[in-house]
Amino acid sequence: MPADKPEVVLLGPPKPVIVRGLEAACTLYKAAEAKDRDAFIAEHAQVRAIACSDTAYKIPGELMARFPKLQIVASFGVGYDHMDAKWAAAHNIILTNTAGVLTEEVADTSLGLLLCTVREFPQAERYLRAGKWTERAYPLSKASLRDRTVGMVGMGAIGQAIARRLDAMKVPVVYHTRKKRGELPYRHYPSLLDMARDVDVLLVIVPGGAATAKMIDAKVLEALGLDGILINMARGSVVDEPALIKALKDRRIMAAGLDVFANEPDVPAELMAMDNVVLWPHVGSGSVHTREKMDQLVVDNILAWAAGKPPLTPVPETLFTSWGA
Ligand code: 8YV
Repeated sequence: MPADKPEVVLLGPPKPVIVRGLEAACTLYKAAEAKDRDAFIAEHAQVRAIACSDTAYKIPGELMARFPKLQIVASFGVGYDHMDAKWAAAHNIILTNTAGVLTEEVADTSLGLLLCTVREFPQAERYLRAGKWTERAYPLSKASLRDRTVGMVGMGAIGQAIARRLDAMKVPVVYHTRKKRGELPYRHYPSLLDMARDVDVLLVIVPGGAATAKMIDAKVLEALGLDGILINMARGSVVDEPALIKALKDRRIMAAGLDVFANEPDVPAELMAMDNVVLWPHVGSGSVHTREKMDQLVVDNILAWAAGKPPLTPVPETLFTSWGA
């Protein structure tokens, strides 16, 4: 195991909780302070641990390969499509995410986005602020959750936390995943298209990456139908964005609520101009409370490694056996 003060490279913004936590126990090298990224990597190529403070920071195999002794990359975020987990697994590198500590927050946000989209709350507020209420009442919302079934696309920990909230609201839930989860009380659809045909809301909460790229495509949107509402809390990559824009423009579906986009932070101008969409700047986990918990979990995964203990939240592809030499 590394000596008393293990060396750690920090990729991404130097967030206070991460910097404070790691500097207390490690010698920390911050990439954000380096003038020349390549020279920085070459200078610190011998480190065995990398902390990553932002899912926007890409960590492909080529980058990990530049640290030949690498044992762990502890990243911020529950999603880890910014890292090459297959490559890491093949090279005995453990990747950790921040699963667990953001589940309820993201579920809360998902309900917020669902309600805002279905009941047009942001539009209603814009109406009030524009002084139009004094002229006439805001029109009744075209949609309601009272007569809708929500089809969950993905049913991991966050999906289940969303479903529990919908149960409390007496909204029927069904779900699509590759494998049925027998322990869950909801109807499972092996086919996404079949589910899209049967429901009037699709709520997307699957991991990003190649396996789910553009799974919400023109066909799925067509199946969702004229009254259909799409909510995306997952990754922009999961939705074929041009197909969604076309479906919204042609009114082939009713509305969309999007917390994530294909090319963040750029949001297509066509979406910006539409009145039947609710657009949020990737705020799913975005409270001080939860982001600090996520930052702390990055630290705790590195501290576990430094103490020779198993990582707290390894991603499924890189399950821990030992830290090796
Ligand atoms: C963050 C996320 O909002 O954890 C994730 O995978 O997408 C979010 O919690 C995102 O990383 C923003 O930087």
